[in-house]
Amino acid sequence: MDNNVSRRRLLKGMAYTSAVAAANAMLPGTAFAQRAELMDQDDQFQWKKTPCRFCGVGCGLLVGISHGKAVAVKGDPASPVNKGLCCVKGYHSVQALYGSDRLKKAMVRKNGKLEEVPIKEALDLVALKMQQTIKQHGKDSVSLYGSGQWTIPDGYVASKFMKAGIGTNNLEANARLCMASAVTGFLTSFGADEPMGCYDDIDHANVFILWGNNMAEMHPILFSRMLDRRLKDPSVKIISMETRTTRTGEAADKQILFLPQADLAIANAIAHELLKEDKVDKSFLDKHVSFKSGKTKIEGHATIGYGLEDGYKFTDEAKPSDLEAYRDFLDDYTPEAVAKYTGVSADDLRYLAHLYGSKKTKVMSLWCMGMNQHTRGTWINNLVYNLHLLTGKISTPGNSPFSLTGQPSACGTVREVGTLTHKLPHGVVMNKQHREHAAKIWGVDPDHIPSKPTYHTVDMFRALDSGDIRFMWIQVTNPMVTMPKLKRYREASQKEGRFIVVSDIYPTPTTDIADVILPSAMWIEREGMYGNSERRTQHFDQLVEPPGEAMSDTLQLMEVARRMGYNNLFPWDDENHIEEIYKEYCLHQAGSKHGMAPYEVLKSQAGAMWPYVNGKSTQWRFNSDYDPACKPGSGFDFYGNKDHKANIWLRPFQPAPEVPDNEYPFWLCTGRVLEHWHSGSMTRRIPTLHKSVPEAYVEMSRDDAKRMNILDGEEVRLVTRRGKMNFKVKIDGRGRPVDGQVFVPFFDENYLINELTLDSYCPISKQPDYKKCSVRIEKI
Ligand SMILES: Nc1nc2c(c(=O)[nH]1)N[C@H]1C(S)=C(S)[C@@H](COP(=O)(O)OP(=O)(O)OC[C@H]3O[C@@H](n4cnc5c(=O)[nH]c(N)nc54)[C@H](O)[C@@H]3O)O[C@H]1N2
Ligand SMILES: Nc1nc2c(c(=O)[nH]1)N[C@H]1C(S)=C(S)[C@@H](COP(=O)(O)OP(=O)(O)OC[C@H]3O[C@@H](n4cnc5c(=O)[nH]c(N)nc54)[C@H](O)[C@@H]3O)O[C@H]1N2
Ligand code: SF4
Ligand SMILES: [Mo]
Repeated sequence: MDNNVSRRRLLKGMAYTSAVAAANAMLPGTAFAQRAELMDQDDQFQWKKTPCRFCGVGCGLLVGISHGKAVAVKGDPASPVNKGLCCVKGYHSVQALYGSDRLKKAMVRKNGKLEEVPIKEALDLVALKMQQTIKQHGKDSVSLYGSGQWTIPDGYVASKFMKAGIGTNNLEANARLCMASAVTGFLTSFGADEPMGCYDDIDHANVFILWGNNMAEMHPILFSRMLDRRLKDPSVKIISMETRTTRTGEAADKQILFLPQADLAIANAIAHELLKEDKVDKSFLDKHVSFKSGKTKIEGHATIGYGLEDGYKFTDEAKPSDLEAYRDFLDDYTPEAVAKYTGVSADDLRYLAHLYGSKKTKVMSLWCMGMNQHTRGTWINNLVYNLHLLTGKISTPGNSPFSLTGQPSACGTVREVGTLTHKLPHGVVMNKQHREHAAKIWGVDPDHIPSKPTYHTVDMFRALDSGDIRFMWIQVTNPMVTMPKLKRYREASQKEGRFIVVSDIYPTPTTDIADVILPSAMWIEREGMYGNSERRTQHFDQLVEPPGEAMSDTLQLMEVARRMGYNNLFPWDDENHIEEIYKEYCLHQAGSKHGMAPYEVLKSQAGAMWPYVNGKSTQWRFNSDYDPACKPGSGFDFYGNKDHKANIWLRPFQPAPEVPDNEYPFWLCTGRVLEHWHSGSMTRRIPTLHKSVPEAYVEMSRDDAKRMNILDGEEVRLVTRRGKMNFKVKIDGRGRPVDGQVFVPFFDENYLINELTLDSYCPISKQPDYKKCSVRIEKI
């Protein structure tokens, strides 16, 4: 039986095994209470702190260790993030260490078959292959594709290896699929990719406006904090804008359903009303805002600039603008005009404007993938910032445009350490001073770091297809489940003359295509740090031993780099290398504006927020009352931009690149569920979580199903321009799409929904849109 089939069978079987085994292996909630006594008798039992392995909320956990095993989990009461709470994934997280098919040995493909080899041998081969490929095809023919689930030291070593060692910018991470539009949104509006608010905003805001994110399932602990805030003050309002009914919408005071992609027009309609009703903060605008315009009119379903054609280069030049031009621009966005194509009534648009504009409200806007996975992801980020800038509701407690991150270290590792083609640990490769700064710390010639970015994620896989890239090392990400338009990229990886290395903890569809598999030490099997959505860096010690020959991703990278002759770049001994790496990384960020918390501080407490200056975390940026980098007494200082002002952007509505038509009449949206983590490789090996959602499905509206004579549970075929696949229909489940739309979660490798999705991306951020394409539903 090949690996593939046996893995699928294992995962299927696990859904039906008893959850009792799970309850015994770890101790959430009541089970914990029953076992507390036993723990008292266990003189080896110890609680140790760590951030949660899963989402970007970054809850502090206490993991119970006994006889070398992680056996219990509870929320850390000392963590300001979750204050002792934890969600179902957090409670079950340690079980992800103990799946029966953990990778314990390295494997190398010989004559088409993967065979176990000692890890040293596999690392030798990886180094040799990289060297040979570089020799034959040049430095830009090898690449490293990492993750927002990399620890900070993993990311730092990756960057140093690729940019300072080999001298290529072929370094990307899956956060390109996740946070890239948030990054370019920050860069274009504020001149710096640096979030301004923090979770304590939740305790101060009295209006929460969600722009298409399902917090009840994806950021559950922050969602609980928001509900708790409303319990304490019943005048608090939660408004959930969404394209389908979710648990979040159900718990909100008001749900506003809108059509996919319509958020651009909705934001402009709100701005229109704020100006028309004179609800703007004139003095804030005068002192702290510049107006900018790029393209202001786009007709029809333009595909140019969507990245539909390979190699297309898009520029979106900024021109100075002003309030009057902005007012004129917004003429097209009256609530009545916008109501016609967004599905949102003019009254609701006015209500939203009232909430943003009222003197009495402190508004927190929250968003995640609905806005970032968008072919105009950068624009919609800009447009929501516009609303906070117009009203001056920004960078003060409770007035907060808040871009939520998804992965545990999307912010910490990918954005701060800069594991993207254009980035450096501080700054960008295009900037000479930034290159010099990095080169000095790295001890290399600044010219050794190439000044041009190479490939963003989708392009990197396209380059694998074209042959410009010949070698790819994939760590802590499962692209053969999670890339859009998957078939094209799987076929690319299998072409003659390509060499793929995959570091993972379990067999996955990505290890299936590997030439070398390296078994990794996961989370608390090694030391590391993550950085969460509120700029909080959190440290964890190694608490248990990794299985077999599994080795941390940091060490794997260093071992290969050393074999390639870059010993001088990685001088640290294995004993305390994480501390040394973190200390070197801090040199890049040092200064009055940045500054990371010292290693010792991170070891001793449940995290600290950067900029960490003079022994203090900074909670609110760009506000001189809180942020030491602001000019004292300035009130607000948006120092990321040269003029120290934030930008309001004139950005038009533009339709999605693929919209339903006669042939493909439905919208297809994809996303997540509470119990599963992305490709499911970890959560599907946790029996309780697997059992609760054992299989992917397609959610349909009751009316559509009735009209098409489809029953709940019946199998249908979904067909897009890229592929087809059968799913069982779910009607009135946890999520309920509106008529004309369907939703499929992507956690189940037996139903690779990404065979059907579209790989169009935002031309500025290069982040693909997994949230919309058109699909046909066939009865079978
Ligand atoms: N349980 C769990 N939690 C997770 C994760 C997980 O895998 N499992 N992953 C983490 C990660 S990495 C991420 S990125 C986050 C994702 O967190 P979310 O973004 O909250 O979740 P998704 O399910 O990806 O997105 C679903 C939402 O997209 C919205 N949407 C669809 N089309 C549009 C549109 O055109 N515009 C707008 N504005 N909204 C639209 C819908 O309203 C829907 O609620 O979750 C994080 N948390
Ligand atoms: N259709 C659709 N696709 C999507 C999205 C969507 O909304 N819809 N969302 C996109 C987004 S926002 C994201 S963030 C991506 C996520 O996409 P991926 O990162 O590809 O998904 P994960 O399942 O998180 O993959 C992490 C892998 O790392 C492994 N792993 C766990 N711990 C370790 C470790 O310590 N070391 C190593 N080496 N491996 C480890 C896991 O077993 C798993 O295989 O998916 C993207 N794809
Ligand atoms: S909310 Fe996120 S960080 Fe917190 S316990 Fe759940 S998965 Fe972990
Ligand atoms: Mo993500």
